[in-house]
Amino acid sequence: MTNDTQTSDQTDGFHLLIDALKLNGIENIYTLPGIPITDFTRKAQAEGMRLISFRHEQHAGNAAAAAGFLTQKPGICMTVSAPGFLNGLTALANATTNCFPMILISGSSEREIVDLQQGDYEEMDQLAIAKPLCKAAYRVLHAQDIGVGVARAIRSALSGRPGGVYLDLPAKLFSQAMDAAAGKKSLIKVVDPAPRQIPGADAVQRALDLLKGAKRPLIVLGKGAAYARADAEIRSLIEKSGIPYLPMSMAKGLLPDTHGQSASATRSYVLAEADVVMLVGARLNWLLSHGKGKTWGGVNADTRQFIQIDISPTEMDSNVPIAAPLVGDIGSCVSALLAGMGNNWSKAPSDWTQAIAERKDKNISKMAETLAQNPPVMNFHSALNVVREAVKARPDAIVVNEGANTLDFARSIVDMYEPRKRLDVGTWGIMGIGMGFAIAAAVETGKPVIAIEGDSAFGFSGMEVETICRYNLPVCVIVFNNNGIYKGTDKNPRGGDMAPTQFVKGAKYEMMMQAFGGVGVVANTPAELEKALTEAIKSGKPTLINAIIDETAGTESGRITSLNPQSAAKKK
Ligand code: FYN
Ligand code: ADP
Ligand code: MG
Repeated sequence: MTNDTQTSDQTDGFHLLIDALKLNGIENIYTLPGIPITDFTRKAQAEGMRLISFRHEQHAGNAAAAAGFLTQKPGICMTVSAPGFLNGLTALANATTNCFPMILISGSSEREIVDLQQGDYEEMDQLAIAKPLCKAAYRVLHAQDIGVGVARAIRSALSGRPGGVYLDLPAKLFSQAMDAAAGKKSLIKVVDPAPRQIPGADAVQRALDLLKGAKRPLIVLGKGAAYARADAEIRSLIEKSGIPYLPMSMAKGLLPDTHGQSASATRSYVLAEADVVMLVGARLNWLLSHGKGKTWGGVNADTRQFIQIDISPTEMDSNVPIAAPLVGDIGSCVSALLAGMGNNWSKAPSDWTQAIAERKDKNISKMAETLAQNPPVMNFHSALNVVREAVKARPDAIVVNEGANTLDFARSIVDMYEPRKRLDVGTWGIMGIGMGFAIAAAVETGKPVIAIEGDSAFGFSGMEVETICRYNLPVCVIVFNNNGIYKGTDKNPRGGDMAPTQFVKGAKYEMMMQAFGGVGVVANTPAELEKALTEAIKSGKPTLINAIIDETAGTESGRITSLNPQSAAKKK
């Protein structure tokens, strides 16, 4: 440890924090410097950590969250007090909602002044505000407790159901000095931060009994399954059982989307018709229609039974009864199921798998026909067909995806081939994750990143193209530019201002990347898009492709139109 401000037998809060993070294998910090963390960011860089400095804290926070999902280590976001902290909080809450491990470390103002509300610089009781929005929140007041604070934060983020943790560090802490040897001793290297959780033998047997009796079984894989890194076990379970499976959006690629047992292309049919459904790291929330209603309303509506594998025991019965809860980590649970299945397990009934295959083939052929069309004005399909081919050629590339139509079409058109290569709007369906996720994906993996962005979605984090250029990251942003939210044709019935869903027509998004030294290209046709995307992936240069999409293409809220109040009221 070098120690620039202290004598060699002294250390301080700055260095204790750096050493505590490094001791636990944390190398990257996503941040935005300012009072009181500027000096910390400089010292951390001087000590060999990688500091990725953003233009807005929300994107630094989103980057930390994505880093957590991709690496199984908590991603670190570091913010300044009050406003910077609040900007990072959206990302912390979103990470917690998505079950991604991250730690938001924020500098804060002085306790004595904050607690008496005497009006400090950026005064705010940050710990109290963070608490309800994350898994755990801690404050460290003394340099000798930094090691414990970091260890507790790491354990809280990673163990059980992963999530976001807040760590509050008042400004004074950073310069607190202490004896270097005692400081070193105070640090903790966290042993086994995400302990395996072995399921009970009776719970495993209950699940196997249900599966064995199923006539129309279905497995749903969620992003928890992708996070768990039990890729080989999950593949064995699917293949050994012969059960059709449905990947939730971020579980795409856990097995290649082209796998014979994928039921993605006939989603509505399998959800409605399945009699036994096994959820693996997927919650029965709105994305699965809460396990009830029309989506699940086929012949087995009243008798359908659920098996749920999840690390969180309280997830069970959250929406509908779970007949066979299997609580434990996915790797252990799936291994136990495989062991229990033995060598003579009969595969899923063929009348069921055939019925699925027929419907699936029909839908895939229909999709192929649509994708083969080349309409005079580029639309979502003709543009996404290009991305689909690019990902097929580079299955190791990471796809980031947000928007409404741009999200929904890309999810079904762009096949994924490898686990944890798709990052998107997640459980909240949140806009603004784009550039933060893309930057973390590039920093953490070094792989090419393709960010498929609606023009509206891109606006939330667009300024971070400067960050992409500054760190020279291999990110290609494709803006699906249809001049507006959902589409570009809304009108204000009274004239005057534009409609609230409309943007400047013909916006030159490509110039945003050019402004910072990156490559900016306009693509009016699939051929132009293909050329630009191929070049971007080959060169690894920061690139933004302004893909001009038919402004009449797109529907209100994509495929979730029914959630808009007016449509929801009509349905009732
Ligand atoms: C899917 N499909 C396909 C294929 N893949 N057909 C042919 N080939 C391929 N490869 C079919 C599939 O069977 C469905 O048809 C349809 O395409 C859509 O598939 P998807 O996208 O899997 O299903 P759906 O119904 O849209 O999924 C529900 C959902 C999803 C809620 C899980 O919409 C989702 O993740 N939404 C997130 C939305 C969001 O967050 N938006 C941001 C806010 S936008 P059928 O089987 O006929 O149904 C704010 O306005
Ligand atoms: P999706 O949106 O893809 O359906 P969700 O985010 O709803 O997925 O569900 C993820 C689930 O995975 C959460 O309930 C979480 O508790 C669970 N989970 C996360 N990691 C693990 C793990 N290692 N083992 C078991 N369950 C996990
Ligand atoms: Mg748009």
